[in-house]
Amino acid sequence: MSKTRIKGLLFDLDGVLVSTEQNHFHAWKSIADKYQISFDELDNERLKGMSRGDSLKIILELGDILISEDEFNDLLHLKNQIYLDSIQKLNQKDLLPGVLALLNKAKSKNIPCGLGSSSKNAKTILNLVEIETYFDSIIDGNGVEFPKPNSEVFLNGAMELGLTPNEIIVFEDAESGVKAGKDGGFFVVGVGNIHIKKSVDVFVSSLLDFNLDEYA
Ligand code: B16
Ligand code: MG
Repeated sequence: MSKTRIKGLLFDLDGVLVSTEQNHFHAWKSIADKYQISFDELDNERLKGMSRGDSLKIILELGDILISEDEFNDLLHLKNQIYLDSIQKLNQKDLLPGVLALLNKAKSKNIPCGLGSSSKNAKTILNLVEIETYFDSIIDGNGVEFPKPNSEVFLNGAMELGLTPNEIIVFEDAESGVKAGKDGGFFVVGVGNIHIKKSVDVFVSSLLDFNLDEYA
């Protein structure tokens, strides 16, 4: 991919723009504890970027637990309540380093930005951290049939921006999202999570280290 051809940016949410992964972890941990399933931060690594339902399936598999569909849906609801309670005080100060500067830089260069998140709470979070207006497209967990690692979330975003994948940089922090981006034909910049360093096109410790002028 030529570095001069970038015409759009697609951002993952959790782990790239804002970090609520610990909130997800603690909410899942309380569900796991309910069933005496051993669940630690390393197990949680597998859930990053995965949909709520797929995450619960993985946790129940860890404990070899079978439950009814109703109980499964009740647990999804309970986990989300615990998670939402824990992010009530989220605000713009919780944006990860370099986020606002990059969004403003993109705006000044007329480079459209989109969100590609697995979270069904994405709009709530964007509102809390006050960056919703920066996005020309928002595709979240409510808008896809096949969640990450499927590429649908980013392909839909590309379509809404009116661009092709090879004209777009995807910013991701999770293995599932990197696969979604790479399989979709996007240039993927890995952010923060050292575990994905080998799978991405470029890796940065934080968005502070990403210079849009080198690409667009
Ligand atoms: P929700 P992302 C993902 O967001 C999180 O990384 C993942 O941990 C979470 O399970 C998923 O959203 C679903 O979130 O329960 O809020 O719908 O990284 O794709 O922005
Ligand atoms: Mg993420």
